[in-house]
Amino acid sequence: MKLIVAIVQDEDAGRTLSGLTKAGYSVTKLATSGGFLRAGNTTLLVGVEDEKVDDAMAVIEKHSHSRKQLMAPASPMLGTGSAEASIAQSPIEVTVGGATLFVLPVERFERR
Ligand code: 2BA
Repeated sequence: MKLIVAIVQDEDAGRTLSGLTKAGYSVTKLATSGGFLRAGNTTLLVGVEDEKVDDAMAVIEKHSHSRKQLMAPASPMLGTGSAEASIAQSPIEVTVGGATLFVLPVERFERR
């Protein structure tokens, strides 16, 4: 058995969750935040049999889309008029991936 940890954008979370549950997978949804953008994202935990890993990942990939996001600029040093200050004010465009996936081995799985 494997545990798929899938980090997806909030906009894709509902469709990805529905796709997985319709395909028969059990899913746990966590509200998380990315360390770089400090923006909300969603982490899905999906426990699957080894032979189902590729199928479950295909479902996740089908519903997760990459997008460009603007990152808030660093606080400008007002009044300096320096070149560095105007560079600091420019938003940075970041491409956030469709899904970030980790596949972990599960040593033991029990429901009690
Ligand atoms: P964030 O950490 O908020 O990162 C959002 C996007 O910012 C990333 O998209 C990447 O394009 C960019 N980014 C991240 N760190 C960067 C850096 N040091 N310099 C320049 N750009 C950077 P994704 O790579 O698609 O990641 C989306 C989200 O997946 C991440 O949100 C984070 O929550 C998670 N993630 C990605 N890689 C991870 C890892 N190795 N371990 C744990 N979580 C990860």
